Order: sequence, then C-alpha cells, then structure tokens
Amino acid sequence: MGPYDSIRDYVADLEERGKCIRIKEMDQDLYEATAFLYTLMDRMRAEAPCFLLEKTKINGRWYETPVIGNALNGFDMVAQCLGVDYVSDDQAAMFTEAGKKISACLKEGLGLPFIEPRIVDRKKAPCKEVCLKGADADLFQFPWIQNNPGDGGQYISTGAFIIEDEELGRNVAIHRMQVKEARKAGANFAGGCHAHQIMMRAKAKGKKKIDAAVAIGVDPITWMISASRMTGLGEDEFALSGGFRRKPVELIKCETIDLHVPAHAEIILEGEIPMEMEQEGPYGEMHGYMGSEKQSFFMNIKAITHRHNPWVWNFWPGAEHSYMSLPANTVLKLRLKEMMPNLVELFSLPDVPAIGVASIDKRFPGEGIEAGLMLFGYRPFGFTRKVIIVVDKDVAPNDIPKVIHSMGTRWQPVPASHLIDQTFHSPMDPSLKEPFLSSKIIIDATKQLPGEGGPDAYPENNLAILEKEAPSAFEMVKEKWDTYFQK
Ligand SMILES: Cc1cc2nc3c(=O)[nH]c(=O)nc-3n(C[C@H](O)[C@H](O)[C@H](O)COP(=O)(O)O)c2cc1C
Ligand SMILES: [Mn+2]
Repeated sequence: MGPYDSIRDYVADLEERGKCIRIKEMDQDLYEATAFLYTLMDRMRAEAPCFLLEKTKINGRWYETPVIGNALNGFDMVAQCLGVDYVSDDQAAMFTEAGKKISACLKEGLGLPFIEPRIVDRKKAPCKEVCLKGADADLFQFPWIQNNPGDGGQYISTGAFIIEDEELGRNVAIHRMQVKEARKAGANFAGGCHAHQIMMRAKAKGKKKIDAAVAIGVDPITWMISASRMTGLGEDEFALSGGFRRKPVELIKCETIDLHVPAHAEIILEGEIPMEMEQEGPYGEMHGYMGSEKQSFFMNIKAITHRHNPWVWNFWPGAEHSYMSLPANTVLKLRLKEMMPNLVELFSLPDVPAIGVASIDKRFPGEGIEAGLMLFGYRPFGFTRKVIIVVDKDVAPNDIPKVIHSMGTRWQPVPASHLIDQTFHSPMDPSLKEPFLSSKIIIDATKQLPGEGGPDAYPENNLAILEKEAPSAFEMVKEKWDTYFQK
C-alpha cells in the first residue's frame, strides 16, 4: 500500500493486484513495445496494466535491464500510490477517493503541504549500489527507448532533473533527454519552466555552466509532483512530494557534485549543463503529434550511479495518459471552488488534451456560461483548456457518456454556446496557427431556464421518477446482486 519509497515497491503491489504484466522479450528495433502500448490502450483504456519487459532489443543488442511502461494508468493506480485504503478498478470511485486523499494532505486555506526531505546514510541508498565514473559512465549500457520512428533517437523519458539556484534553492522536474553520446544527453527545458528560468539567472550572473543530476525511476508521488506544475519558482518539489507522501523523501549526496538525489531511485546521472544549445528532437509530444527539431540545452555526464539490476522506466507521450496530473488538478479544483461557490465538480480527461468538464449547482440564468468564463479566465486551468463543457450537478463530469448525453438532451447549440475568438493558450496545441493564440468554446449543457431560451418545463427524468416512487428497488437489486450471476 502507498505511499511507496520506490517504483519497485509500487510495481510489486501492482503485480499483486494483477495490474502489472511481465513480458519475456520485445524487439524495439521493430517498435514492438510501442505498437503493443497503443494496442493495449485501445483495447483496455483505463484498465490497461503496467508492463515490465524482461529483455528488450535495441540497436541490434538484447538488453536484460528491465524496462517498465504504462506505470501510472487509471485512477486506481493513482489511488494506490497515494495510499487509499481500499483500491478497486472502479474508476469513478477511485477518482473520488484519490481526490479526497489529496485534499486531506493540504494545509488550512488550501496551503500546499511541504515536508522537508531527509538525508539518509549511504548504506540505505540503493541508488549507490553501483558507482561509475569517467569513461565507465556510459549511457549505452542501458536500454533507452526510441518510442517512434519519427523521433530523433533514443530518449531518457522519465528523468527528474535536480538543479539549484544559489538564492532560490532546488528545482525538481521531469524533462526528456535525447541520448546523444555515451556521456551526453539533451536537457529539454521549455521556455518559462523553472529549470529554464534558473539557467537564465545563472547566465545573467556570468556562469558558464550549472551542475545537474537526473533521477530515473523515482517513487510515484515524486513523479506526479515533478511532472506537473504546482509550485512557484524556488519551492522544492521534493518537499512537496514529502507533503503528499506524508513522510520525507529520502536523499543522498551525489558523488561528483554538490546536489542531493532520491536514495531509492533506479539510476542517477551526475554532470553539468553548459550555457550552450544544440539541436534537439524531433520528438512525439504529449498531444500525440510530432514536435519539430529545435535548439535546446544538453548535459555532460560525469558519473552514473544505479541499483543492482536497475530498471529503466519509459514513458510514451501521446500514447500513455495524464493520470500524473491528478494532484495538481485537484488543488486547482479546490482553489476554483473557493472563487466559484456554485462549482460542484471539475474533471480533466486524462486521455484527451484541452477539454474540461465542470458541474455546477445552477440556480440563475447565465450561470453556465459564467462558469466557463471563470474557468477559462483562471490561467493555471484555462491556459491548457480549449473546450469547457458545463453540466448540471446531477451529472458527474468524470462520467463522460453521461456528459455527452447531457449535450444530446439538454444543450441547444444556439444560444447555449459561447465562442471566444482568440485568447492565450498553450503552444503545445498542434491546431494553433500562431503560438499562444487559440479560439475557445464554452458548451453550456445545463438545462436552459426559460429566460435563457429553454423550454417552459423539462419533462421528468425516468430514473428520477423511479427513485422517487419505488425507492427500495435499487436497494433490493444491490442486495441481490451476486445472486443474479449464480449459475
Ligand atoms: C513524461 C513527461 C515528459 C516531460 N518532458 C518535458 C520536457 O522535455 N520539457 C519540459 O519543459 N517539460 C516537460 N514535462 C513537463 C514538466 O515536467 C512540467 O511542466 C513541470 O511542472 C516542470 O517543472 P517546473 O514546474 O519546476 O518548471 C514533461 C512531463 C512529463 C510527464
Ligand atoms: Mn519547479
């Protein structure tokens, strides 16, 4: 049961739940693992298990270093990581339970919980079991995956970059790394991210390079926290992870630089990032489209430390889904609820970018569109959303067929839509003509009141009649449920 100290402890529990499969071997020179993942997601969606490849062929060489993929799929896995007592495959229930666990960690006034990391003894740091320096620190001894034939090469796709700013302190964030040479890999810091800001601050001070460490295979809560923005520049993601773990992240000092890394990680890279850029990419991005080549920082590697028989954790952007965002999305929702008293529930689809669904307790005309405008206007939410669907409180936003049903039965496209011609938006969206500029739409699928152009009265809902006039029917069926399936 979560919270876990390592990805291995987590995967061991997944296996026990039947949610991780072991696969003897795959030939990634033929993109077998990638095609497998796409097929797995198409067939099983949120039920698709994590998988562990015992042997993987890359560039003609069979690696026996295990590769794990699809490691966080489904709200059940998020709930398991957070330590929800009873974990089941019921995605709606697990969305709610995981949300409750996240809320319970927050301080009064929705303050983020920070628990400072703890430095442990070297003997308690499995990431130091093997230490390689100089020429021995060779990236090609590990099975880094090239996800797609369109990608620029093999990538380290789940590394948490640990860097420090002299005044502001530590930053921990997931950034992809293109494997370039035995001791050189990309450091893809998008403009505006904290790592990029720290690089710019160092450059302004005349620094020629900064020290960096990368932890591959961190514990799943540290993964969720370092993969999505919740903190400001200068707030330590390890401390925030500690807050959601309800116990400190354990750290150990690097061999060659003055940085600390998670003691229970699988593989650690130590090195430095010069103030220079090189070509990076192309790379298949989160939204499922190929990103173009660009200039980006890179890291020179001085040392590698790892566990005995380390695991490579790979991520396939665009094919895997965004369950890691649940902690960040839950905090956003709670903050929005303080500003919008009629907001009941807010849901971002983990498998579809840019669409948000909100339910509101509607009493007055205009509240559906108002809710959409509020949500678009709050940048941490609105920046990455292009379509907001607003439903009544009797519809659960995470029950997508019911949301679509509401659109089919409660929504009149005119007048209950609101188009925004052009506003600020994530440049990741491949449909944009100009970066940062997108049109947006609010779909108000709440029952329209007569003043909004809706019917004078909505017919009664069949289910509501049943619940009112035969209240014991569902109780009876629930009690007898198992008997219906007995042979
Ligand atoms: C699998 C994965 C890969 C990511 N790759 C990158 C990347 O290459 N560059 C980047 O700037 N952000 C990337 N991100 C997003 C950042 O991790 C995320 O925005 C994080 O909040 C940045 O940290 P910061 O808040 O300290 O800036 C990635 C996220 C995931 C889940
Ligand atoms: Mn940060």
